[in-house]
Amino acid sequence: MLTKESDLTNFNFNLDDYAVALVGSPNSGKTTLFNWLTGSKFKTVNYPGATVEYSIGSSHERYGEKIPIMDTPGTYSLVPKSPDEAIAVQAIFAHKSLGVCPLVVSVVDGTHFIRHLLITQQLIKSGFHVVVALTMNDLVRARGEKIDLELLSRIIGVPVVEIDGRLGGGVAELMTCVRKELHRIQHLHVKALTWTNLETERTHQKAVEISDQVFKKTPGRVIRDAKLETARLDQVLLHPVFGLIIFFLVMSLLFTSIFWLAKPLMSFISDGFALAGERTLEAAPHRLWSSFVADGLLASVGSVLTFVPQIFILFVGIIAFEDSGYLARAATLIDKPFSKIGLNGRSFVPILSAYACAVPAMMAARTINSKRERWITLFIIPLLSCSARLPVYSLLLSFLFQKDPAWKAGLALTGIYFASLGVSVVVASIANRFLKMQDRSLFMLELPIYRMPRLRNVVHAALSRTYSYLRRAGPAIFSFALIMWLMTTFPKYDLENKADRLSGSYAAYIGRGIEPIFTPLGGDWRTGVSLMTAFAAREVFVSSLAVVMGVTEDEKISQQENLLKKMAEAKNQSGQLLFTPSSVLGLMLFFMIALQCLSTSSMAARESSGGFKFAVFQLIAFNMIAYVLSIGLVQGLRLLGVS
Ligand SMILES: Nc1nc2c(ncn2[C@@H]2O[C@H](COP(=O)(O)OP(=O)(O)OP(=O)(O)O)[C@@H](O)[C@H]2O)c(=O)[nH]1
Ligand SMILES: [Mg+2]
Repeated sequence: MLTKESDLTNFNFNLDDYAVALVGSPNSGKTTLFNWLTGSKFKTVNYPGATVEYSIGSSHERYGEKIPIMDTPGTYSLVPKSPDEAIAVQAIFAHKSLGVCPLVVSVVDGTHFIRHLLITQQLIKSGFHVVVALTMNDLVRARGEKIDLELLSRIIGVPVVEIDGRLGGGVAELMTCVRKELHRIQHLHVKALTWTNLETERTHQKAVEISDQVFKKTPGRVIRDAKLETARLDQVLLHPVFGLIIFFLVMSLLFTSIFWLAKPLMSFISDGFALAGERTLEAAPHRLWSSFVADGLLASVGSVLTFVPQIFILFVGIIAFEDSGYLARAATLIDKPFSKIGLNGRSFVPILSAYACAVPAMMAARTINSKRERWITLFIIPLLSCSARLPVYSLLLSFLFQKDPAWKAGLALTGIYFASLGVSVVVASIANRFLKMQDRSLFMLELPIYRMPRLRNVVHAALSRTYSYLRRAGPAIFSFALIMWLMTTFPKYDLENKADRLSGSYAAYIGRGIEPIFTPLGGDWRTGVSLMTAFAAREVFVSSLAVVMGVTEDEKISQQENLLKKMAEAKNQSGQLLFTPSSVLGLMLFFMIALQCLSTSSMAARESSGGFKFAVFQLIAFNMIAYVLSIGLVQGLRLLGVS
């Protein structure tokens, strides 16, 4: 039964003040359509729950007079079950500045026609003016079927337009149709209705009947049935044993390849910076400016830029994972073990994206409908090894495995990635014990069909994520290049000998003050200062180390080799080696757990219902634990005789 809950508005349509919303089930192709319509490049991903925030853009001028368009997170019905679905529903019923949405484009995936038609029917019944955009028609056709658009439009009483999400076909027709409908609107009477189970069941039944009528077999042979192929692949990939083994292999391959694939390009960049530094010093020896450019700027920027190829490969891997549809399978596989620690498969999606960056990962946690599970997920996200940690791990691993082939360091990196997952699992299960909230959710994820990731898309998306990575880390690296150079050069800038200049510098002075904090970690003032600067951005650890170690010298080796050499030679005041297996492992453990990222903390405050308290607790707890555990590790290893 339909019951009237609230009469939201008796609408007087004002053309200046509205947006046409794209609404539909998750993964139906809304953002793809939005990108075509507006010329934007928002992230589209082959799993349900890619978009968790609405975005507004203007239709491209090639489609005539501009119209504001709004992309929304996917929702299966107008009764929201998770925060991201609530955002979609709120956006069309009562947007904070636009009010109610006069016209909704209901995006329906032709391959999930019945399920996706539910919300279309709900939208029509609620009083919205609706235009249906039918996507994934290429897949429907490939399996030897077609949808009778005219008949469908007649049955549901609203216009239907076919869209080709891959090539942009039908988008112009859709805009013509939208414009026509907008001009026809005279009044709007939208009601938020309560949908009972019975009503939903009836609507579903109706969708089944409609589907029977509008789907027609096309003559000719079936090219491929994507659903059938998917089902076949899933027999292996979702197998409780083989599935998990394959999952671990795929992840290991990704993490290992980060090392060996990136190697040639990394050497190229590192050589380039070494050469630039050398030439600068040759061109103007003993000048302050050339010292700043070579020892400060080029050393800092070069030491971090060297790792960009690795970061790019990590992004390519994650994007290919998302685009192929495998991500949703991994979530399903992991659901069972996760349920033991108070999480479910939905948490896997934010967790995997946390390997790139914790900030979007925290936003992705909105798709988790249980507050308790969302809370635990937000809590553990900063523990996963984000891309900002990659330069640090990579440098330290290169140090440990200097004489070994690249795959060994790659394998160790894989170990770190799995270990960070392990740590977060432990923390999640502890949080699960202490959390008293009784709020469990069922894991339901509509598995998308497998799609071949398109190389162009993958490369483009990976480049744009790498670019934003650099934009985020860039300012911190630049400012610390200047700060660290000033601090390591002054006041004794006129001394010839670099080592004397450094040991009499402000950095050494401050560093020695804080040194006692870092000696139990096996460090000295240089590691201490670098660690402190890492709180600006984790990568700054590497660039600061490059500056305090003085990597720019006229030697014929790459900048990174030079840094590794300097690290191997560095001694503390009592003459012991500074970087030993135990102290390097201690540093890695510290970086694995410590929360050194302000954007993550502010995101945690925003996304958790606990707000400020949650974020501060997380910040203090993780840093304290990181510090105590790394001291334990270093001292423990030394007791066991590891240097
Ligand atoms: N074959 C085919 N794939 C499409 C089409 N339209 C979109 N896709 C793919 O479908 C997947 C989902 O597309 P999105 O645009 O991210 O879907 P969405 O509706 O925004 O998803 P959520 O934000 O999760 O609700 C992506 O991998 C797209 O490349 C189409 O017409 N045909
Ligand atoms: Mg989307």
